[in-house]
Amino acid sequence: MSNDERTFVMAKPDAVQRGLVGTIISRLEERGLKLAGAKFMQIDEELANQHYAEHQDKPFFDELVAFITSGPVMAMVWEGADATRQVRQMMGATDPKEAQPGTIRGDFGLDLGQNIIHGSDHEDPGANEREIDLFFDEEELVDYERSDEPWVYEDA
Ligand code: IDP
Repeated sequence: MSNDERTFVMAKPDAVQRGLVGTIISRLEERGLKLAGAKFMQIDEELANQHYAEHQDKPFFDELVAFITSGPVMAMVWEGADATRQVRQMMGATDPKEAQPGTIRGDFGLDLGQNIIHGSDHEDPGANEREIDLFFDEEELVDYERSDEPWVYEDA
């Protein structure tokens, strides 16, 4: 398995307003995942429509777009072995009320519509690359080694 799989992660507007951006970054960093890009930004309606295109026919779509454009977000790219699936596990279930304690949603959320974090779907092949391309230009992503990599990966 390669150690350089990249996945798209976003601290949603509720995470920014509640001061949880640092906590989210810390959890991913401490796991051994490597930050490859970050952008503190305001999502406009066009980008929201593109990002959530798969949900456009759902009854909650307008609410979802209104929420994700309601304030700034921290868009990020994280890298590591099995990164997409591992981040999803760390996020917990979509509805924070169903998310296990110890997960980000399970520790910090109580409402399906305000569930703190987005991570690319590991069950949708290519979703990580598509979302990274939507939010970042290639030159905004950084390739580097973290000094603890040999202590995270036996084969590093
Ligand atoms: P995910 O974020 O865990 O991948 P998705 O099913 O892709 O979950 O849904 C995208 C986002 O849409 C969720 O994170 C959640 O904020 C919102 N959402 C999903 N289902 C509902 C719903 O039934 N009502 C309101 N918001 C919803």
